[in-house]
Amino acid sequence: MKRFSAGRRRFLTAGAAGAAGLTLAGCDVFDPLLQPNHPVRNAMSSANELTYSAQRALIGREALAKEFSESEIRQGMRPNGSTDPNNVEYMFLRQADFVLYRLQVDGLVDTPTSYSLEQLRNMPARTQITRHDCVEGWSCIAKWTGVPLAAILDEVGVQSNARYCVFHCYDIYSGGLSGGVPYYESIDMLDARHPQTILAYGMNDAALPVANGAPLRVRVERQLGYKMAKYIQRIELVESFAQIHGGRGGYWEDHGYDWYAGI
Ligand SMILES: Nc1nc2c(c(=O)[nH]1)N[C@H]1C(S)=C(S)[C@@H](COP(=O)(O)O)O[C@H]1N2
Ligand SMILES: [Mo]
Repeated sequence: MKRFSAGRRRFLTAGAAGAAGLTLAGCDVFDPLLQPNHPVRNAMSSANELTYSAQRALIGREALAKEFSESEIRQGMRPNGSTDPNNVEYMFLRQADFVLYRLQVDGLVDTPTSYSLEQLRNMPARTQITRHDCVEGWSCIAKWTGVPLAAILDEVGVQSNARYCVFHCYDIYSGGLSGGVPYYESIDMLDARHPQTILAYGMNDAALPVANGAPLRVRVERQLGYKMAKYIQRIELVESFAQIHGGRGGYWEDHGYDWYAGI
């Protein structure tokens, strides 16, 4: 009630008076709901004040994203953003089917470690059918298979001051005068350890295609598509991302998108 703005108050009053006016022109003073401290009116206005983010906090970020059945996969996974990185190192790894690929995990960890694709495939896997929502306004339901990021974090041992996982990607966006800017993203430890956060190497029962981020991309199912870094080269555990690239925690964040893209 404290932040109830004059603008909204006028709007509510006008609306209620308008409705009352249909039958009782000029009688709005008799409508108890219009009295400033009427309990029903107070309850209604505080419900209006519940913002999207407050609701999200109530639901809890640990909640699982909805999972779908096989029959609900009605389309291929539409590739978006980078779909064919032309970084030399990436092209080299790709032509040899990513046999030489190593995922590097470092930063604030006890044991910096690198993983081959085969090692990742031999770890306990999770498969989930989820809906991907892009900020551009389209969605696709697809099936993802990969290693829970939590399992990797437990293996390398995350130090207590680590607050974010930063995903460094192979694809480079053109950055004007400053040259190329690599795609990167970051999530906090709550999302990193969420049971549906996986490093996916499989999609719709096949190896992850290059267009969708081969050899490895992250799924962060409670957030929008741009958080789900494709072509992951390295995961860096950090206390702050202020010193990384534009300092906002991601390629699109450096261009003005929200760091937290919860859905
Ligand atoms: N490395 C990298 N990751 C990325 C992007 C990108 O351009 N490069 N685009 C993001 C956006 S905006 C979306 S919607 C999804 C697209 O994933 P898809 O190609 O599997 O549909 O990847 C995200 N991750
Ligand atoms: Mo997107």
